[in-house]
Amino acid sequence: MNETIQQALNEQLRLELTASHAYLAMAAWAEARNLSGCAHWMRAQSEEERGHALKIFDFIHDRDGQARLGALPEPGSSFGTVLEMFEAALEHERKVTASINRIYSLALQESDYPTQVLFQWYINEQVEEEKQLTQIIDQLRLVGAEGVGLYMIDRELAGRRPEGEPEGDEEE
Ligand code: OFO
Repeated sequence: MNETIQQALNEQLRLELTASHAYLAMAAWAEARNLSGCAHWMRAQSEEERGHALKIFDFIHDRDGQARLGALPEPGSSFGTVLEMFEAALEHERKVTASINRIYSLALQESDYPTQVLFQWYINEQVEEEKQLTQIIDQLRLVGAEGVGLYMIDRELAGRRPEGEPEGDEEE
């Protein structure tokens, strides 16, 4: 595999792990405030990001490269409000989206077809991730990020299922 592509993939691997780390820190913040639905949602998101990282990890090795694991930045551990926490998550996702788009352009430039195919999956995934976060942020703005509004949204976020499972079933 082309060295430029390998470097870009390793950078994306680091970004996905950074996201996983950041969302776990957000889960901790929410957990400490007894917002168990928000904590559950962020923890599931952290797991999902680890899955995204491992997909790249495997792809690098499938193509005879080597994944490099650098240091991760310390994630934020304090957020003024739940709304600010979700806004920080959306901001992070936008950076991830920009990076994925750059790698896709690079793969086009280098005529690296396998990377193009893999990154089409990531491009679609980012649309979904930004949509989910935008919806939560809009709901928080609508019903209020405090009191009963927050209580209701926290309950709703508690219903998030692991990736691939349908959402929305009643809790037992
Ligand atoms: Fe990996 O999708 Fe978010 O960052």
